[in-house]
Amino acid sequence: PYHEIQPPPPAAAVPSAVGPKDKVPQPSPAQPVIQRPVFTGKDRTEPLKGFHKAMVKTMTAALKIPHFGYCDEVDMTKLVRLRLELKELAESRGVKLSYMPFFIKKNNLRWMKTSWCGVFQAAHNIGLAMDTTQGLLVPNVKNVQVLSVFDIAVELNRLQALGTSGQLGTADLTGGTFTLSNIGSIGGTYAKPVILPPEVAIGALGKIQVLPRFNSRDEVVKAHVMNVSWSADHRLIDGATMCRFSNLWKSYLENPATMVLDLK
Ligand code: CAO
Repeated sequence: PYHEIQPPPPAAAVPSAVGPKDKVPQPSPAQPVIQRPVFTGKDRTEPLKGFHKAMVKTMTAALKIPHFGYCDEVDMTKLVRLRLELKELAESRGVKLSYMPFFIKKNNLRWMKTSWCGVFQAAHNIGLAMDTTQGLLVPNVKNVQVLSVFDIAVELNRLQALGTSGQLGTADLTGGTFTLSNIGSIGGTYAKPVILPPEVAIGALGKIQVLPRFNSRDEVVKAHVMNVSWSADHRLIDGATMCRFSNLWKSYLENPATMVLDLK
């Protein structure tokens, strides 16, 4: 036991000369004697290595970027239904279909291929933040502009398998043009994502929640709601540009049937 309670000291004798109105000295309350536990652990210094060391370097460079933050809410109700329908079909082809392929597909605007060092890349290589056994890694899906949602799902399955087994290599980890971070697959509603230089923007997705919302007839309905938090490099992208992009991306996700129109 850590605490040893001592018995109270015997009551002091009341002096006979003390009258009934005089104050009688009271015994002080018993003080517990605490025996402090002995902790023998020692501090340890470990050098930063590998991907963690790289993260320090990249995130320190990211601090130089003037980040502009922008958030919005996406009604995912139709997409939740659509994915449920397509999930089984994808599974029958041996592929897990999550929401990520839909999020990734609609990130192919021209400015997203720029980098703050002035390079305009030809391809849309969309990176995804991945919580792996080696820590946070950001592999990217190359050329999403020519891939279908199913193709992206296949590629994501491959990257996730490599991430899980700690085998992601340089080819998959370099050349990204824009990043999405689905932190909502773990939890949380909003985030403040940090741009991965030399990219110029990043988006973080919160968890999809079932919440009451009003429909167009003013009725309260059950909606699947997800928040998206964008960060953009304000040296290159202004707020209005970010907002217009977010509106477009959101409209595709809220009306997934429209994705079919310009399917590639
Ligand atoms: N809200 C609610 N459910 C979600 C969700 C979200 N935002 N995102 C994914 N889910 C669901 C999936 O649909 C899937 O459900 P089913 O089992 O019904 O299919 C389940 O959660 C598991 O999905 P997953 O995580 O295996 O796959 P994913 O493609 O959605 O995500 C990946 C892949 C790599 C993004 C994710 O595993 C991951 O690592 N997330 C963490 C990212 C991170 O660390 N960001 C922080 C970066 S800054 O430090």
